Amino acid sequence: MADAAIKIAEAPQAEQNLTDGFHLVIDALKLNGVKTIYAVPGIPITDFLRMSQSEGLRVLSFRHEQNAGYAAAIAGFLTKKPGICVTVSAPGFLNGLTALAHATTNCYPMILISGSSEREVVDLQQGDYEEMDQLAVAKSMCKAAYRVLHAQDIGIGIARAIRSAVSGRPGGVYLDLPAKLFGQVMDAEKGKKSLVKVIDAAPAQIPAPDSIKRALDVLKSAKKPLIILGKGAAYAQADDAIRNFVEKSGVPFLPMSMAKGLLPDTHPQCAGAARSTVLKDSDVVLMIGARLNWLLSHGKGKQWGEAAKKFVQIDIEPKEMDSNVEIVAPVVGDIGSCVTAMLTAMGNSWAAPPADWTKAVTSKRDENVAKMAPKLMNNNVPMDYHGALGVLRTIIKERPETILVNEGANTLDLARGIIDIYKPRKRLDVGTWGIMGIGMGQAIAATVETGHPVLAVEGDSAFGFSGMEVETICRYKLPVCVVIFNNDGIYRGTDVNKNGDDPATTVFVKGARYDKMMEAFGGVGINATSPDELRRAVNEALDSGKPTLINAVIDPAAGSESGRIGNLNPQSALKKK
Ligand code: ADP
Ligand code: TPW
Ligand code: MG
Repeated sequence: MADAAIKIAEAPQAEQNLTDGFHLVIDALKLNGVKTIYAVPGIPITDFLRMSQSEGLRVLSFRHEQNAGYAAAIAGFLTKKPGICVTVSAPGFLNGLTALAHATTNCYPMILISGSSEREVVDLQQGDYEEMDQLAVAKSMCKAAYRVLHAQDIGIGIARAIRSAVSGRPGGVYLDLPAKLFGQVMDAEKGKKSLVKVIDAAPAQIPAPDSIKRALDVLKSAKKPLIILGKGAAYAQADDAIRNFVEKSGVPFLPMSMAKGLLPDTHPQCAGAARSTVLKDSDVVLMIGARLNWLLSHGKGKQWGEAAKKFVQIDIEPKEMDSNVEIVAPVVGDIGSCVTAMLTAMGNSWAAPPADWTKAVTSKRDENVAKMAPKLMNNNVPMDYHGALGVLRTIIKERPETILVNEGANTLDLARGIIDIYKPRKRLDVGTWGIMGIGMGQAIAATVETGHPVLAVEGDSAFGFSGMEVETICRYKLPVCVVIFNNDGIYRGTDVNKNGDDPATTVFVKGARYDKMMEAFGGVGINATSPDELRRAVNEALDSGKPTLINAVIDPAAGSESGRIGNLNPQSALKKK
């Protein structure tokens, strides 16, 4: 088939309009609504990216494929369309693979497209430039993996990749495009006809009516009900239905970190600040687009208390049910359809949960909020986490459109609890793996995809994983303000190695000035040593929209080991004190 296509090119038909693999891939992406590509150029995709740009696609050229991949992954989360990352072969592909696996783990739709060597050479292991059997490697890291060998199959290949990424539970898809494919030529008209516009890529999945009734019966029987909203609920973009359902039910809700803002954290039913109480004391828990994984202690153990609990779960993935504990009322379908069906079936006389429960939750929440308030107003120098985060909390309250990107350990755990979010999909973070390095990729894609400014709150270690992309932020003049919580290290900056001259493994250069990195590329760099300086600098950055990096000097002794999850650290019985 490929030979036939190539022969057409060789035939002396000057009149014939031709197309090639490059243009077919670009046309197929455009036909399916793709507007942006996140990439790093090189053989064999340099010309592909140039042509994509000249054909009207926006190409964001990164400094490292992993960051381009994280950008594509979060673009998928934000838009419900697959984010596209394009890389060179072997090493570029491998650099992108972490992001592909991360997308799959987090249920974000993404397509990693990598150029590759020819099958003939790879399969005989003859040592091509950047040779690797990429398809075989990718398969275990993603939802689906495909290779296209012939120009006339490009349309189908891209259609399959798109459907696989967004239908059902979303995830990462790998698409392998060997170098020779790009140069294959075929008749332009036939080429055009070979392209596929994917119709209804993620069809609604309507829940069974009896599953809705079962779920509502369990919820109705509850004395102490709780709703947990996960990032699947944020992804679903069924914001009004979710809000109406939660409000009509009167049930306290707990948002997982990226579901914050679906309803504002300041909503009267929000139990965010009473987390331990509601997990421990609730008797019925309705999960909407959240999994009972490690982030929820697998639905069992001390955190969940002694009282018997019933779990109800709404999810698009049937296999998710009973993954950790029994789900007494599984509701399988897409969240928009499920929540809408629940709303309808509730009728007009739904009784609110017992007042002693909702009052107990509210008073616990108010008590915790009041306890925290003075800490957030402290003006300590050097700053502690609370003083610095108190400032950022007020700024997000005043500028709720801003997208917050957040990674680190203490910087993550404390910011998650302290900074209230007011609108859906305004908080992006390390996700299911607690992965460091998502920061700059997410910041770039968040503003590119939505047009809103970004505030990236970064631990100094976390930032280091993607820090070189500040050049990308400056090059594309993006409205991103990066605040580095610089405590001289991982968790704390105070560790000392008592057995030699090398520094301890968790500490960095003391008093480092990350703000200078931004200045190197023409952005604004500020060193902030007090909450007042921090407030001024962030407001200025968000007003101006100029790429800005603020080095926020944090007391090196302020943090704790592993932030809030120190209990997951294995301990040696032989550990010397
Ligand atoms: P969190 O980390 O916030 O708890 P998870 O990533 O663990 O959230 O869970 C998200 C869940 O949402 C996954 O089980 C996924 O299958 C589900 N999901 C994603 N999109 C949809 C959708 N449109 N409808 C229903 N469920 C969805
Ligand atoms: C890809 C392990 C978890 S948190 C963290 C590391 C290295 C950095 C914490 O320090 P930071 O924050 O960012 O300065 P703070 O405020 O506590 O000082 N590699 C990957 N992912 C993870 N999670 C790690 C390592 C880790
Ligand atoms: Mg740190």
